[in-house]
Amino acid sequence: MSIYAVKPGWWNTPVHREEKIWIGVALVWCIAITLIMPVWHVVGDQNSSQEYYRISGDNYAALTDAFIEQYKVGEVQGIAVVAPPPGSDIFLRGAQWQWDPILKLTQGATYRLHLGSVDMVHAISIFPININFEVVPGYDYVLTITPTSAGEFRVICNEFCGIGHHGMIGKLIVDPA
Ligand SMILES: [Cu+2]
Repeated sequence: MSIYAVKPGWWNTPVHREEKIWIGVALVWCIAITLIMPVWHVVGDQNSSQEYYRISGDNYAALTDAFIEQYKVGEVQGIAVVAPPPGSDIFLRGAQWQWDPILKLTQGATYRLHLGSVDMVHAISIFPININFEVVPGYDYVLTITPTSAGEFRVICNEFCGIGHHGMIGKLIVDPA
């Protein structure tokens, strides 16, 4: 008998059959949820429209300003409220640290929503519904949207963008059809 004889313990007992089954289940589940991601990218009904353009922050700001000027109907705490007609191109701008303008949309109408950032990476979350989209500066992302429920929604930034990030909360209004 060797002087290095190993004492029995949890580290050298064979893996129990039930534990092997659990490891197998966990492995299969890992593979399944990894595969779901690319599959969902094709069959999911909330995917982005894959339409985007390169644009400078200044040019995106100019487009947003022109849009606001065209359809402005009011102002809340210094932020323009804009009521564009159904079917139109609408613009939402992320900047440190606000989303503007406040969009006033109509339930059931379809819009081409442009999303852009004029300074750094932001990400948009429409609360309380589960919609998230990353907005990288230098791009104009176009999402075709049709609001299905009426009400007031919070527009939250979910990508840390500096000291005022937590206060970067905008508003989206959907009027009933
Ligand atoms: Cu942020």
